[in-house]
Amino acid sequence: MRRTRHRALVQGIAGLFAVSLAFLLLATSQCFGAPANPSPTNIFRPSSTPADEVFHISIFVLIIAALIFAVVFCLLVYSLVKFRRGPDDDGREPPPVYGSNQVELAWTVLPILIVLVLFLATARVIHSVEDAAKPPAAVAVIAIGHQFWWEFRYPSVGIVTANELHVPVSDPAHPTPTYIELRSADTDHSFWIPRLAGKTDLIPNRTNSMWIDPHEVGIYVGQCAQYCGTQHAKMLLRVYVDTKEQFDRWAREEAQPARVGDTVNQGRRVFETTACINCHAVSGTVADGRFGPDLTHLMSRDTIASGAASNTHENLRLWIHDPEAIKPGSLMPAMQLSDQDLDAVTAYLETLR
Ligand code: HEC
Ligand SMILES: [Cu+2]
Repeated sequence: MRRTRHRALVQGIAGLFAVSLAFLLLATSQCFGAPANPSPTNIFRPSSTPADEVFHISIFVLIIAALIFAVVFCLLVYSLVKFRRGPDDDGREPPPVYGSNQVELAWTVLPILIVLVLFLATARVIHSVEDAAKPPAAVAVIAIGHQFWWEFRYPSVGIVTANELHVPVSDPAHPTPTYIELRSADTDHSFWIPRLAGKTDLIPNRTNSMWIDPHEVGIYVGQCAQYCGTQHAKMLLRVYVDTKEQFDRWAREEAQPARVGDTVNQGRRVFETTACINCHAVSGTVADGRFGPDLTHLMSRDTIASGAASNTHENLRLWIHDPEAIKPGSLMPAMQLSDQDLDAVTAYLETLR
């Protein structure tokens, strides 16, 4: 009986050790073998100041935790081996240790010191991220979480877009960070692009804020990190970090009203006489709904439905025919259009560049 319990204990400890070691190895390989892991959401490959600082503090905490783990583990193994039941054991409890000032002090003061160090280090990072001075060249964006997509507004340049956030790359010599004001149209969401910053929640009737200053051009992905309903998992985030020129060109084009060719009058008529316009806006037309994404420059986006599908002719047509086919639980109803109207509306939307 005792023997099996003993064996189970040893096995348990060995298992715990193996799991911890595996985790530690994984973490170190992620940190130092960075290029080998191209995962677009790798938290160990930060590319912007807040994410950088979060990364450094987590490595610091990880190292302290690893040291504590190693010390406790060694003590545990030592006691198991040294004090295991011997052949001449009389089965009585050993005398307890009372009133040892050294022992009491050691297990009170040491943990307090460790917690204090962790607290101070964390407070330093929180302070430097939260209270960073906002440079005059900062870009201001309002991000609004909706079930299950993102609205992005650039109030100073009059842009409203969805799901794909464009920001300029930030050169440390001339920083152009992007300050994002976070709001929610319905329930709790959370804005998280692991390589750019830690996560911040979007809470109804409250405005939160965060900032990013990406150092490398590219696409960074993330997703809503708070369960907000059925399609929370398909509420993806894409951040396009552009060069200054690309960003300016993008912003100029987005600020234009929709350019509509006259070859698509039929589709435009279907769109403007259907409930589409109650939920969608196309600037320069009668459509000014705000429940769904702004479609003024739909074709400037690579994806539709918050990254759930790429923006191709087939997907767009399928989406309008039956959103559930791409995103079950999405809040856009299937509009029951005839095939002819469906083709016409799709053709119209495809002119919204
Ligand atoms: C009841 C409101 C509502 C109506 C009516 C509606 N939509 Fe939508 N639409 C939405 C919502 C909400 C989304 C975002 C869904 C998501 O990503 O979860 C959406 C997404 C879209 C998208 C993808 C946009 C993007 O960038 O991701 C397109 C295109 C679209 N709708 C076209 C239409 C057309 C065309 C009609 C009319 C035939 C229409 N919608 C009618 C609410 C509506
Ligand atoms: Cu969400």
